[in-house]
Amino acid sequence: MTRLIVVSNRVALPKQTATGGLASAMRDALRERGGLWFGWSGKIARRTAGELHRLKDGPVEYATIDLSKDHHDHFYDGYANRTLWPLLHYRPDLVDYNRGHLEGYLRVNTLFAERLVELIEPGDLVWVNDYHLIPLASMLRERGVRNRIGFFLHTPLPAAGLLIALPQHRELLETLSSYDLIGLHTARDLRALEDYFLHEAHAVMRPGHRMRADNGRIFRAGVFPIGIDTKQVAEMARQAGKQEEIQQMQISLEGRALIIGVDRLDYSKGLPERFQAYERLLERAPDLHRKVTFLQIAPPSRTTVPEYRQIRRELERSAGHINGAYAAPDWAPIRYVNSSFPHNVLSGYYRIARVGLVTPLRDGMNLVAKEYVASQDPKDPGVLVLSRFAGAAQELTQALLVNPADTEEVTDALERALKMPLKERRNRWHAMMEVLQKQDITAWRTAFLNALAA
Ligand code: GDG
Repeated sequence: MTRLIVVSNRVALPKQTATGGLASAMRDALRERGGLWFGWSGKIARRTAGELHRLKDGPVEYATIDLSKDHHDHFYDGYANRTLWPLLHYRPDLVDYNRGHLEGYLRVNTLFAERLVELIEPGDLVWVNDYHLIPLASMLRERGVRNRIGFFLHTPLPAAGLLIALPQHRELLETLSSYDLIGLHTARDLRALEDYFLHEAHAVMRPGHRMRADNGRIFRAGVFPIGIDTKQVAEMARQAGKQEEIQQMQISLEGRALIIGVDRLDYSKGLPERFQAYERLLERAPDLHRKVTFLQIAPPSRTTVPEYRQIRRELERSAGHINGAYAAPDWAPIRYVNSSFPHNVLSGYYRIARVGLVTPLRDGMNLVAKEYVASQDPKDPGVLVLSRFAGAAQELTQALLVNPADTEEVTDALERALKMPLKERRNRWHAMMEVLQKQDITAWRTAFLNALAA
């Protein structure tokens, strides 16, 4: 089997607990084939990439570089998170047009290419992850790399009409043609990519989702919906009831139905709209007062970006307002928690929640939706209320699908979920679980790597 090189902004080093399904998927792929994981060390140093940190763990090697504060600020906080992230999530109004960010982004990508080129051996498969590293393949090609290089975009890709809002969009996006394979979560994202290349970048379509770019390069794009480790999550949730945290949570609920949301604190996740829908539910259905509790777990992320600090303030206000208006001495309708929890605790919370409320305004896939479903008790499963604009909605069609901006629709779905009879809950859950078992994380990485190697 050919050796694999995984490239991503952050690297999950062996001593760190893998922070999510994605990190462990990459690790498994690397263990299976042997290979190397390359990326940023997570450390800010005086100088960028003074040295390459190398670490070996069995068949897997880790190679990371430090970045200077200035480089990191422009590359990560700047271009990746303040320019690309909002645009990719259909928020041109939040795009930061500072040109210094693009320069920093290209500088860091160049540096990645310079250091990586020394590590690539003939025949290696290279798998680059996410929007931080779009131009990396073209920079590797310029340095003579002929290996197969694949790219997976974890975010949505908006329609061409939006992508052109990005200054110098063609210079950046056309570099995608240097990859042999581009993977996206959904057919909608794939259509957007094809549309952009055909109508904005003079590419032509070739059979089998291949395209010939204006520069003559032929590349392929495909749909590879990311999954979770379904079996492991289900088992973890089954065992979770033994944990003290979960037992305490059960006791604190005093028999009330739990609605749960778990999201990075990010404006793409639709949290203010979600709080509003819950408030509307309390307003509309007094019979539910004291019978329901909404737990929103929202660990802060990207705290240096002003929009993230602003949304945090907004949610604190909104949660305070809801509790102020509806709480009783022995009942708080909303519990809003700004910290993160280990996965086994989360899966226990999912399992005791009657409703999983996952309502991003836009989301590449949304793994929380999948984890919620996989964590349910087959005999008494809860109901998933899911945004139509999450990639997961393409597969989990038996969720109650909603437009997250339409308060009444989300409120209706919440009410329906809370009152849904056991038989319907079971039927919906079985259908979704079947999908999750088939399209799990192993199927995802295998499909992508097979397509890249083919
Ligand atoms: C990007 C794309 C795409 C959350 N809170 C805690 C915690 N989590 C874990 C969840 C889940 C992961 O983080 C979040 O994944 P999502 O998919 O929901 O969202 P993003 O972070 O935005 O991920 C997304 C994904 O990439 C994969 O391609 O689906 O669309 O935006 O696994 O469980 N984990 C722990 N404590 C927490 O408090 N341990």
